[in-house]
Amino acid sequence: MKMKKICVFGLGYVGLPTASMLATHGFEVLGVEIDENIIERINNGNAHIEEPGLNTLVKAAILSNNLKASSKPIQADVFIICVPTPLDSEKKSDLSYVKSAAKSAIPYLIKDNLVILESTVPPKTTEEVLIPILKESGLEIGTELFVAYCPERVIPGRVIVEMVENDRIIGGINEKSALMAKEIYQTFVEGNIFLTDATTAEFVKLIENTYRDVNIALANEFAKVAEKIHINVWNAIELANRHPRVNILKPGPGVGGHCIPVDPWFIVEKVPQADLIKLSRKINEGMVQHIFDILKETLGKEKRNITIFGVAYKGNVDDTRGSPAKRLIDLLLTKNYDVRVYDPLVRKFRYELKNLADSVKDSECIVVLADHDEFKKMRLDEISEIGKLMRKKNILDARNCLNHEIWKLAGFDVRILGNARMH
Ligand code: SAJ
Repeated sequence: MKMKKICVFGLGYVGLPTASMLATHGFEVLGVEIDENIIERINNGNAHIEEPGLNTLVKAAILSNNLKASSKPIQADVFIICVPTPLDSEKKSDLSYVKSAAKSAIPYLIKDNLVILESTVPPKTTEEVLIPILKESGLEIGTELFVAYCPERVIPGRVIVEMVENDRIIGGINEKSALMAKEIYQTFVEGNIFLTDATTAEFVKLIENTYRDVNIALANEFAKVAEKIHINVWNAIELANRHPRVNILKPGPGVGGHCIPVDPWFIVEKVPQADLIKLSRKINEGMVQHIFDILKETLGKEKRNITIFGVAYKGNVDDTRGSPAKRLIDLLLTKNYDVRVYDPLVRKFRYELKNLADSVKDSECIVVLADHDEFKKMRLDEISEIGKLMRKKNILDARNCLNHEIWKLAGFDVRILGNARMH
């Protein structure tokens, strides 16, 4: 059987590149999306997300006539679900988008179809949530309707490269399902493809991101210890990482994005005893309070004007989802600080974004929260101009990303997370 037609549910950070990639590899792809504006933009050949290479890929897919976006699915050979799975207020997975995508596919499913779930989900979701819905089609699961879980593993900023180059894990509900899914992915994946069962594949995705969260929590713990014993954690981690079996990640203002702060909870949801995972979340979320404490100590009681540099959840992206900056600003505002925000990449944010000069005018301290290249590359003359506008020349680098010598030359008192007392 040759699979040619594919419906991709959700044209977001993963669905859009996946749909475009499949379309440029010969499949006829219909992207199913609930947002009419996104549908229109994509049908005009424009990506609605900033991601290197994505716009070109979407344009190529639309020009090939193999990609269309619509609000309704059609009959196809393969259905791929790439919808969001956010956390609800009780830190449990909200699977409503997955359920509604699966339900909307039911009337279009026919014998020998393959349904692939790509969204990150708690272990056993394919078995316990997706399959019961798919059974409503009347098709026998595993012999007439095939099902696989294939997690995306691409990192924002390198999505197009990693979608092709990364190894891929495919978890089938049986061997035939896994092999069918492999047939699809191997058309564009250059990495290795590993086959396993669906629940293992769900778990693999979660433990990858949880590993990163726990590792970052350890780095953050080391940063706080280093501050107490007056050493520079960044130098210490760099030296420790010279060991062939050590790879400690970087401390920072906390872990943002839409994946790493969310996925560990999907494990805890299933197994609440997972203490290390919960503690790591707590440590990473606590970094905002820690930065606030450093600021309080730096500024004393009287002064209250703060400038935030970088509200994206990490360097060189425009994405503010889950950004620690939001939580720090919320905290500062509740403590009556005056906060101004500058981010050269971000266009939309919960708080007003200022231009550089307005953001630093009369400020008493800049806090760097995202390691954008623009901050790293600032020249002495630019920094001196910034200094002239400020009431006090303090800067706290929570990413250790600046050229500190230049900032000091421009008269700044430089503090670094994990090295807070050394200037
Ligand atoms: N961070 C640190 N210190 C570090 C590395 C990151 O504080 O040493 C922070 C970042 O600043 C950011 C957060 O962690 O706020 C997450 O950033 P990230 O670059 O670690 O990851 P994401 O969320 O952009 O993408 C991750 C990736 N997962 C892994 O590397 C295991 C990506 O491959 C996944 O596909 C993605 O999550 C996802 O969609 O699950």
